[in-house]
Amino acid sequence: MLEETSFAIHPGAKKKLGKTSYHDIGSLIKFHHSKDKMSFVCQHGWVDVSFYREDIVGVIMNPKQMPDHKTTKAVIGNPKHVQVQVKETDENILLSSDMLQVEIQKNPFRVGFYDKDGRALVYEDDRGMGFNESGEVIGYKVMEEQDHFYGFGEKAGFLEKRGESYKMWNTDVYAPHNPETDPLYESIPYFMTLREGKAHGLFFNNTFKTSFDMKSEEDHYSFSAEGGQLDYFLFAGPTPKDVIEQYTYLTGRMPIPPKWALGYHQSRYSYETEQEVRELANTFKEKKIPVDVIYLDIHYMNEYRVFTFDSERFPSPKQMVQDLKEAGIRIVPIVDPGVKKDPEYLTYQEGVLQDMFCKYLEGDLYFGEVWPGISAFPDFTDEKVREWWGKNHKFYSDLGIEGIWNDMNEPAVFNESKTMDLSVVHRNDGDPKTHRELHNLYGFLMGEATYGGMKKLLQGKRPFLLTRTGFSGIQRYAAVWTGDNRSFWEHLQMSLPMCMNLGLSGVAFTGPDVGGFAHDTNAELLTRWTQVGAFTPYFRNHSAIGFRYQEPWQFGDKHEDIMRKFIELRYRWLPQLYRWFKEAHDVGAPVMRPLFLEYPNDVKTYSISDQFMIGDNVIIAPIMTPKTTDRVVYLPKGDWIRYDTEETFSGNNTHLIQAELDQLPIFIRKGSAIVHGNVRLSTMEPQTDCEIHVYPSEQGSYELHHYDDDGESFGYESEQFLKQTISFLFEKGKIEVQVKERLGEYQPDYQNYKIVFHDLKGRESIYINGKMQKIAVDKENQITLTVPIL
Ligand code: MIG
Repeated sequence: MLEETSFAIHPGAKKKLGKTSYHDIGSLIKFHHSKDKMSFVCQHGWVDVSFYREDIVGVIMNPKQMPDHKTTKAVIGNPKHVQVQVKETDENILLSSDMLQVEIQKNPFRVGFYDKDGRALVYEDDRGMGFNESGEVIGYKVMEEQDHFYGFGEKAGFLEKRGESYKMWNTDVYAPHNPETDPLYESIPYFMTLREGKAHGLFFNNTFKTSFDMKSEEDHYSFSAEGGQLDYFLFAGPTPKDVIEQYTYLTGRMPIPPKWALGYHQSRYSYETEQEVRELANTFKEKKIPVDVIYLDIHYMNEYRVFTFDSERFPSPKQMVQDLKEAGIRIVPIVDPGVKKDPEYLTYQEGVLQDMFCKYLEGDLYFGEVWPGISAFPDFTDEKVREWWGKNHKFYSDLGIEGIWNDMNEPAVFNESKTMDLSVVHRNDGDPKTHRELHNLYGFLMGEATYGGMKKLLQGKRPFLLTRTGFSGIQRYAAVWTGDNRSFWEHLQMSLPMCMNLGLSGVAFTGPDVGGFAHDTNAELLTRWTQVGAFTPYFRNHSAIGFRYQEPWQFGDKHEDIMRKFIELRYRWLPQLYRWFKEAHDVGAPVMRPLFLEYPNDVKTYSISDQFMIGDNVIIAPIMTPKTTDRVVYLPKGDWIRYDTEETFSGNNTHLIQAELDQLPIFIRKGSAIVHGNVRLSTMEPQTDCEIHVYPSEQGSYELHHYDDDGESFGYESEQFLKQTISFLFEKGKIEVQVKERLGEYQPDYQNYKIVFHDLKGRESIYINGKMQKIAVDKENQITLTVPIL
């Protein structure tokens, strides 16, 4: 079994850790600065401080030698030139940029971070950086009473992480996913701290097993790693969104996904035959339930050999992919890393002959048991291997496949440690390192190989990649689903904070298995979960072998009708979601947001785990307990309109909200607008309508940044997009709309915006681009005006 590391121990107690004990870095001996960094030599180690931007600073402590600046594969943001002022006194050295000050205390050596006005972000007091003889490194920071913690990637439990401790070690956890189950599949050693409305963030850039402890002490937290350097970045904020922008500047942002990846996805472990897949697709068509993707789980392969089809179960995969595509449905097959040991299997042969697999230092191949039996594992740390693996996907792209699902890529191995032998030595592009050091990068690098390979093969079309595991930066390659949850209400509840924290950690494209993977789902749970799924960035229903089938029609007409209605709603909301995907692509901000991201000064939002926002003006408050039709909803300042009933609720208030089984409480902030498209059975059907729904307030303004593109090419990187800002000014009795100049050259299928004004009571006049409109209010108290896209 993987042992807990002994390093969580309180060094203040001066306990011995085995034969080794904790060492503080000691006092500063000397320092010097070069163009891009300040270097400090201390009694027991070396520390470099370098500014990446005015608002991002990096610290590296190495107890044994001068810091290594080679960094990890997570980091892609280049350092900018920052003018740093240096001031020295007898006690301190102060390094300051325009946004951030780093105060170095000399004796003992301690680091503090302050904003430009001197407000403390975070600092060290009696303890700072340290290490022990076995190679573990640790950093302590003062934890203030008002500090709230978020992020850490994919973690169980509630939204707020103060009082918790976490490990980062990519792990295949089939069951259970309890509140304390840790670690799970992803390792994102990053978090943000929110204190009285202002936020800063910290990214621990270390791929070893790392630990974060906000639990053991009242007034300090710590982060530590089993090896390597204490290499971390501090992000200055000051808003939570700024922190995400800063973190994703460093670790990258997602490409805009193909639109079809935002549709409804249907999966099962497994749809076992071509006939079953075809019947499934037909049932969606007959029942007029929208669907964009059907998944092929491990049964499609010939004895689980990747890059093969079982010719008996799937006699004509190419025809199947083509026929389904004509029906608007894409096929996404699973691809695991394990390559079956079989001398007559081409991928294995090639892998051995061309030296592609993971090995021990002495040269023996590493073998582990997974689905195909004894298997070898590609060494994705090597460029040559990533290229080879990527190219192998020609097998799929030749069949017309555009999306891949990576599973078991922790890597999971059927043994007691659940993974690869830690003493395997990866080639790591010429800088060999053990699996112990690079374990957390394995799935990330498989993602790089797969996404990169598919991107080349698809020749200009956007690939879709789904992954179970990853490291900081995985958003550059893949969407992340949260692994093997179960069909319990508790797991529906837990999926909200898990996905919100993933979003805060740079991974905007995420969602759980809707309905629950293991265990039998039931009609009510599946229905309520589908309502939530319609609004999570990634929307896939998936279930495990041996448990109840859970397609939307498995529980009778009544539930089927409700689920159809919500899957349709997903398609109506696609343009609105797409707008926020575009923002995630631009600045990292998640699509699915905790309320505090929009209302950081409202402390009541800090711990809300059972509501979330889509973008800046929509709150979703699902029902997540059985046989329940009422729940409490907190609405922040402003007035809010319930989407399905058009009732108004006052903000800064909690309300008791009723929602029957066919209702999902959605609230739109009064004084804002959302975009809708027409319901389609698949994104392959054209979007012919573009409706802008306006919820006027008495007074105020809103800017809607409409974004669209062809949804499948990279043309958006040049001019093939439509960007248009539509601004609204609400005044007493009057609404002014400005449809600003359009940018980009993309021509959508719709030619007009239908602007729908809700709740028009007492509004005499509407102006569009300065022209007063003739209006006739309909019985719903709405009017629709058609405005061409200019
Ligand atoms: O150990 O491929 O999380 O979604 O259906 C099971 C079979 C392996 C685990 C994935 C799950 C998938 C299943 N896989």
